[in-house]
Amino acid sequence: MIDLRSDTVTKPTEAMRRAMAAAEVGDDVYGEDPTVNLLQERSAEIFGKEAALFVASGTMGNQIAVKVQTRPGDEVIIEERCHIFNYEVGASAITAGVTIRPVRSGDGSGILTWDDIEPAISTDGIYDHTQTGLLCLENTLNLAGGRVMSAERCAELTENAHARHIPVHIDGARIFNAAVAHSTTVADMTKQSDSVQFCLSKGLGAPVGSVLVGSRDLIKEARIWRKRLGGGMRQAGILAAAGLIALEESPKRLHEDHANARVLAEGIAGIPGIAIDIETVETNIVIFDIAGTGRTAGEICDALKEKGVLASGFKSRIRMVTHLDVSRADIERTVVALDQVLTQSPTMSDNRSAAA
Ligand code: TLP
Repeated sequence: MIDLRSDTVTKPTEAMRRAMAAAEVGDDVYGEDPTVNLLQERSAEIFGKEAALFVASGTMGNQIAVKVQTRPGDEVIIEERCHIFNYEVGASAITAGVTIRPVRSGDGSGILTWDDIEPAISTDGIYDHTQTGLLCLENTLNLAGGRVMSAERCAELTENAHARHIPVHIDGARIFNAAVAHSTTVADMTKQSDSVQFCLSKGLGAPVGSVLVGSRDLIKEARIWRKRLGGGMRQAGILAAAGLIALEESPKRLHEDHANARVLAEGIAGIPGIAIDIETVETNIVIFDIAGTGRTAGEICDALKEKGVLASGFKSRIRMVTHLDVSRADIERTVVALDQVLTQSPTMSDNRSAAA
């Protein structure tokens, strides 16, 4: 099976498995796991922040960040396609007691400007307005096809938010992909932000875990919330050992995933009924519209599965994500499989004979 459903599906590499087996461990709830501590120190250093906390998942990292930077009743401003709003099963309403104020990027790209955000802010203290407590940015933006917000834009939005006394959290589940695509560092991509969550278990290929980075005070509070949420993981060094390899080694190869995504996008762009703007494929995510095929995303994904390719269907769109367990040959096979599925479609051939 060529599994393009997500970059979360990667299996640990041999080096990760060896490091896990040999990991020095201790009780991380006591702060005594040397491997977790090392992962946290390296993460803080790489991001240029004071401190870091190893957490079970991206969702946990995001939700703790929302919790520790807001008060119940606050509003969180976020682009409407973001994960925190759409895919974290309403956690912010429960854990932090906040409401989400989704905003749309004016040009539809998902990359917000200050003009998109500014009208949604409420900090005037009038009693019937909800106070804006936090701005969340997602980079890369998953549902916008892995689009990258530049370091400059990110810094500009952060500075403007700070001028209004609003902290900024970055959901950087794929921030290393963003940095590689823009030939810069993750520290540059996230400078001045108050907190960043990044995933070890996506493009970086570790089996489990994310890291939340921020100020010493923020991480101290985050540690309490991690325990409250059941995320105190004891001998978690077994997992952190794989995370350390992911952190140090995997960013070096992300350009391969980006190149594969581009080849995939170019390959499928010519298939009848598929709509895709190749220029928007900047990282490892390829999202294309299949409305023109006359078939549903579910039908196409089922047919692809029979040909050995797994993809995710969202309404009239299909997402394919490249990662370290997908080779260039797999990408070429995928293009052929999709072409066969769609050109063998009775609806497509009907459409074509009608057009002829
Ligand atoms: N994304 C998953 C699904 O939940 C959609 C995927 O397959 O892409 N932020 C972003 C931007 C994400 O894409 C994800 C996971 C998360 C946070 C949550 O990470 P986990 O799954 O570790 O909780």
